[in-house]
Amino acid sequence: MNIAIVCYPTFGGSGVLATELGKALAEKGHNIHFITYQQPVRLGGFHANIFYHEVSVPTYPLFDFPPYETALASAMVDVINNNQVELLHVHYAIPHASAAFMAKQILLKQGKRIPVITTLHGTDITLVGRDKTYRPVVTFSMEESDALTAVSENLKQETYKNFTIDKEIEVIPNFVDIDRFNKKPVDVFKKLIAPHGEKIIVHASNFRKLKRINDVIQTFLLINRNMPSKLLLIGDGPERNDAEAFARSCEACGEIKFLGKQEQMEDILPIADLFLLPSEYESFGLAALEAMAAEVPVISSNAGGLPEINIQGVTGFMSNVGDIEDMSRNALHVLSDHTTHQQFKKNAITQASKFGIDKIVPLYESLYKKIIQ
Ligand code: GMT
Repeated sequence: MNIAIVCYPTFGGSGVLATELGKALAEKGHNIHFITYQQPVRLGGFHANIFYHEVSVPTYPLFDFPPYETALASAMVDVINNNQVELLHVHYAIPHASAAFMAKQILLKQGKRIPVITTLHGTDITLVGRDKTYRPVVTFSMEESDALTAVSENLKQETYKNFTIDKEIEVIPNFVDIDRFNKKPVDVFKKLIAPHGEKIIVHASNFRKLKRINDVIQTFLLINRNMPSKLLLIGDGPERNDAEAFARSCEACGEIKFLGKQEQMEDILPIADLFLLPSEYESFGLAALEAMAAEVPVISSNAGGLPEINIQGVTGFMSNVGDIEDMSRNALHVLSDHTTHQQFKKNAITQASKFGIDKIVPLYESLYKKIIQ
C-alpha cells in the first residue's frame, strides 16, 4: 500500500508512535510518505520505502500566525496526487484531522477519493481538543474521518464523554519493538552512572505540567533517603527550568541529572532499575511501555489508560495522582528485595510483549485494507 502519515515530528508520544508505525510498515514493504514540518525525531537513517515531505509555511508581514493548517492541506494534496497515495493516516486530531478533511474535499473535486484515518492520542481530546476554541472543528473532523482509532480504551471513553459524536472508535493500542529495547549487556554504562551500585531511577517526558515533574523529584527524594540511588530525567519542556531549580535546592541534588532530549531511549532505559511516571493524565503512557520492554518495572499514577498497561503488583505499582508517599513506598518495596525486583522485571517484559510490534501493526494493516476497499 502507499500510505501518507501526518504527525507532530517532535518528542511527543504521538509523533514517536506514528514514526515507529511508518517504519514498521515500510519494513513490511509498504511505501510510507511522512508529511510534517520537520523530520520526525525517530526517523533517522535511510529506508528505500520511506519518503519525507516537509511542509513549509511561508511568512508574510500580514500574518501574525502563519496558516500552517492551510499549508499542510496543500502539501497533503500535492503528495497524494504525485505518489499514488491510497490512504491518509493522521495522528493527533489538531490540526491534522481538519487539514485532512480539507485535502479530501479538494481531491474529491479533482475526482479522487482518499480515505482518512484519524488516530486520537490523548491531549488532542482530553485537554486541547475539548477546549471551546477547538471543539467544533475537532468534533466535525472526527465525524468526517473514514475511521477513528484511539490508543486506549480509556481514551475511547474520554472521547465519547467529551464530544457528541456517533462515529465508532476502534481501540488500537500503542506498541513497542521489544527486541530494540531489551538490549544487553548494560553493566559498563550502568557503572559509569552508578559507580557504587546505586539504584537508577528514570523518568522521561516532555516536561509539561501534567507530567508532574515535582512529584518525580519528591518521590525520588523519599526513596533516596532510604536507599542509595540516582535519578535521570530525560526530555525537555516548559517545566524543566523550575524542576532544575527545585532539584538544585535539594540536598540530594548531586544524585539528580537532567539529560535533556535523547533519541536513543533504547540505550538508556536498559540501565534503569525503575521508571517513574506520576502524570495527572496519560491516555496510554508509551514511555512506560518502552521502559517495560527494557525490563524496567514502573511506578506510576493510576490516571487515564495507565492501568491498561501497568499491572498493579505485577509489573509495578500505581498510586493516586500526587500520592508521593505511596509511590516511594512502592518503589522501595520493589527495589529493596532482589528476588522481588527480578520478578517484576520479568513481568514487565512479559506484559510489554502483549503490545509487541508484531501484534499491533497488523491491526493497522487490516484497518487500512478495510478502509481502502
Ligand atoms: O503526553 C505526551 O507526552 C505527548 C502526547 C502526544 O500526543 O504527543 O502523548 C499522548 O500520546 C502518547 C502516544 O499515543 C501516549 O502514550 C500518551 O499517554 C499521551 N499523553 C497524554 O495523554 C497526556
